[in-house]
Amino acid sequence: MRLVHLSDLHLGFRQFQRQTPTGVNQREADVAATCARAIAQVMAIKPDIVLVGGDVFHQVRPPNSAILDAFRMFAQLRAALPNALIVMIAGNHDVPRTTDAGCILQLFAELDVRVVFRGTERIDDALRDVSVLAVPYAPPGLPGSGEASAMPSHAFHVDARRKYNVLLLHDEVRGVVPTAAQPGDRLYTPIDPVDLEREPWSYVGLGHYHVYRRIELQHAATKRSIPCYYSGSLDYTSTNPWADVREEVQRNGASAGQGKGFIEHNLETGEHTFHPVTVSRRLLDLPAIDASDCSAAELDERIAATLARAGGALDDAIVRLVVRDVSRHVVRTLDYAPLREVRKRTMHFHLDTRKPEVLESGATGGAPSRRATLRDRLAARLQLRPLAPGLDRDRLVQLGLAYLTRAEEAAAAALPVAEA
Ligand SMILES: [Mn+2]
Repeated sequence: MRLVHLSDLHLGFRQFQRQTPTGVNQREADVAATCARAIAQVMAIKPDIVLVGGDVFHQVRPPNSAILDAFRMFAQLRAALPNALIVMIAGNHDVPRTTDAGCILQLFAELDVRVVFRGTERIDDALRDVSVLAVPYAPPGLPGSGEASAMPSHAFHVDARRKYNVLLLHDEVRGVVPTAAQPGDRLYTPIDPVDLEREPWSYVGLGHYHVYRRIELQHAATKRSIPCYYSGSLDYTSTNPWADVREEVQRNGASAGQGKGFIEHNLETGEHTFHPVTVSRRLLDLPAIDASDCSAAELDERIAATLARAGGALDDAIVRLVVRDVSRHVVRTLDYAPLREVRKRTMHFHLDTRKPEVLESGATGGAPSRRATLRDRLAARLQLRPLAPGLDRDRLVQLGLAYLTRAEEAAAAALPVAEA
């Protein structure tokens, strides 16, 4: 009994100004082409069950182009897998926000896709001896929402009559996204992993988080491991795709910009495969430049050298170049003519200049004119801070710097991608 789990297609995602010859936003076309490749891969695998974890569309009212793309893809999938159980839930992007609005995902019911967009539903399949508990995203304020006050605990139950029990849900599991990267005005509480460990799930498929990720779960009573995964999005459709890239490289060992895909999982044997999908557009995060003590002319040279090394890889790619520790004055006096040329070659070029992180260093006895970085200052403070006896100061400094790195990464991950 093999299932395929994919999620976060975000059809209708639009970004940047470029259009295809037929007038479709180029990124929308990129994302649709990536999804079509993924669907073709799924058809070749011939799974018994297909789980679609939400955010099929990027918005509640997607453009006609995206609806057509999606319908064609799922029609092909259904034609190739006439007997498969296909379950689709709504995510935060495509769930209707009011109780009376219909949901575009209902369209796929015409293809015998089991669509769940409001409230938890159990899909029972006696033929395969499988029960799928489908939990779409619940917008705060609507009945059945996951808001803490409305629903104190997420009570998910298996159907003990069935051999296989699958939980499919679109939400955030606590501890996955760094807290500092989340918006402050969150209205709902993430799912506590403990709530997923109460029942002996055969598989827990998650949508919402855009990077492929295993969540370590253990059935509380038997201590047996529960396979629980975010499949990640099919293309780079996050507000800040560079955070996806970094997670995929650091956590999953993917090559930069090649970390997207979907999951194949065998419920009988536990055999598990992540199938990478080639995205339509190259993302290129150039090696960052440290511009402290750099004049504008020197920085011009370093930028030119970095771009020259990248060469043809720049063409039609989405490119970012981070320049750290650069003063506003230097940014203002850079030579922008060569950068305009780069902008023409690339699909998008973002020169991400970042100001020095801190103020003048305190009286640390060093050269008074040099600006201390936040790291230096933190380390210096922790070196001087009175400590309770028995505490290891080196370890304290190390920990402090590690937390600072985490906070900086989280803050960077929360930055929107915008034109420089
Ligand atoms: Mn999403």
